[in-house]
Amino acid sequence: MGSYMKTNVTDVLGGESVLTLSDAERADLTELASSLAADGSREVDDPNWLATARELCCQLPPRLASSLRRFTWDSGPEAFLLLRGLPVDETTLPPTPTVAGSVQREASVPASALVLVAMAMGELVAFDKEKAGALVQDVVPVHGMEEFQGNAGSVVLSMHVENAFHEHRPDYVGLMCLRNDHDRVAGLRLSSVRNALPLLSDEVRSVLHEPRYVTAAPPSFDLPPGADEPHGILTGSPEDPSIKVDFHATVPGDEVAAAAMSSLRKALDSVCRTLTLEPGDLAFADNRLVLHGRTAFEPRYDGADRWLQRVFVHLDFRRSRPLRRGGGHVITGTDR
Ligand SMILES: O=C(O)CCC(=O)C(=O)O
Ligand SMILES: [Fe+2]
Repeated sequence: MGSYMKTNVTDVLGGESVLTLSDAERADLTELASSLAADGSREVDDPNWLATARELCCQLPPRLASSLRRFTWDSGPEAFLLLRGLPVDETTLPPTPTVAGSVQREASVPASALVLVAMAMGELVAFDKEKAGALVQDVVPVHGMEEFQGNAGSVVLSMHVENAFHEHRPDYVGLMCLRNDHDRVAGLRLSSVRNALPLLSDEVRSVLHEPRYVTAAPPSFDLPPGADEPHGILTGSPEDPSIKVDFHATVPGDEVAAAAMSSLRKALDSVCRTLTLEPGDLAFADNRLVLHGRTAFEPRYDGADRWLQRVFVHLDFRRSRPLRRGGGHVITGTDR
């Protein structure tokens, strides 16, 4: 391991929480990821490979490790962490996948780096009904799905908490950029409830805490009709609530609830940050506190389109055990 600058684990630049790896840190992470990529079956979803990842993640560069530890303690007002300079070499990348449901099963160096960082935060999880339960998933535009409100689309993707309907939705969503879009216009959008809250009246806040909303699951989850329990959009501590809303899927139950939701939407819009991810950038969204979405872009389906890889992290792995068969990482179905 090389030597590292002391302190300042998270530079707050223009209100964004950013950590840019130094050349020495990047070299160390590349070495670690390369040895993980070459381990055992070289398959991301193999429990033995994951066990090696769990060991090796304890050797991350110290400044990165402390930044992650601080983020899992408290993700701050922005509720995201942008890590820059992960080992992604565009010149050796395969073409961007073009099909729906594409996933990264093979332990490439970038995917190994992504898993090492995620494992330092908690445990990886995936849903059997999404991307075949793969732990590292491709986020790529798919021909014919341009208008789709999901990661295969390329129109504006509305702001959401990931898997808002699901009791075991991820605590953190990690999105690593392998390739930017041709025109460099696709932006990951992030809106923190902590920044939005002071813009709301006490009345609106209290309505948002009441169970006056329902959030439907995507059709792929195959839930029986009427399975959606009313819930509050804000939950927990009134002074520092968590948020559960998907502006494409959450429906207010009455007019007062609708007005409060629209005030919330305006407040979240006004505090929204847009990150143009470059290859080697990895953004972690604290899915309890920040919504994410995406600006529109124009795919060409020529193998050089925008390509992100995504992971979900749980802090309390045990909590989802009833839905994880055999103690694995894949969540089957829902509690409903
Ligand atoms: O394309 C993006 O930047 C985000 C897509 C998204 O919401 C996701 O993959 O969960
Ligand atoms: Fe998402």
